[in-house]
Amino acid sequence: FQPGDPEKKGEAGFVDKLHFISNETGTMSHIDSIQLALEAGCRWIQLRVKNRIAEEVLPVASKAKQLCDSYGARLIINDFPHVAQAVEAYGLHLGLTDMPVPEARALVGEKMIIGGTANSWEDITRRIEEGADYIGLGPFRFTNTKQNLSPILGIDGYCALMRQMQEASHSTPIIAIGGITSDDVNGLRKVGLHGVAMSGALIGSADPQKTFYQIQQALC
Ligand code: TZP
Ligand code: MG
Repeated sequence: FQPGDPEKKGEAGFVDKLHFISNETGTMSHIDSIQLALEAGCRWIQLRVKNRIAEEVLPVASKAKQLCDSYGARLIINDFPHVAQAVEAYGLHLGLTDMPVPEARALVGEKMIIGGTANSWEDITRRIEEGADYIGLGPFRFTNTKQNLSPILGIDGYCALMRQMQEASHSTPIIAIGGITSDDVNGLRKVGLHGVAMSGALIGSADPQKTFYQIQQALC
């Protein structure tokens, strides 16, 4: 089955292994970045708009939904549950300072996928208890894409946390995030991560299609 098949919630492979995180630069809008990622081949897109209110995010989310639909891609909205609902997004991603998962779940219902950010074992266990469908764990290394970065985990940090996941017999998919390039993917998969989220490595690539292909190969 394809990642994101609503019938398969909770099953291995339900959450895609490559998540694209939108961003805006001096020359590129969120929608431009999403278009680039879709053309490169990404089918799991997170719209992550910072420092805007819901009324400003809504039209961007609506456009992103149309675009994702036209490529058969899944759209996840960062932080705005009402926007996620209004545009019938596939999912909602909650950062460490956003609304708790249970509160969001009450708003968006059981069907919508909810992901949550984690930086520590404490965050991971809370996310699992709260019923997050996947966890975005990071940052892997320094990145300019996110302000107010949590402490950097590095491969050793992931290795230790993934061992704890195994010891606790937790199976929630964990996605690595933060400064990840295609060269990192093999190592991250080896320590047990389900997949990776990236922004800059695709947006800044001279050949996004080639970069996507390399990442896909490493994720197999
Ligand atoms: N959370 C931790 S790092 C990060 C987010 C949203 C940014 C990921 O973008 P990049 O460009 O792949 O570092
Ligand atoms: Mg947030």
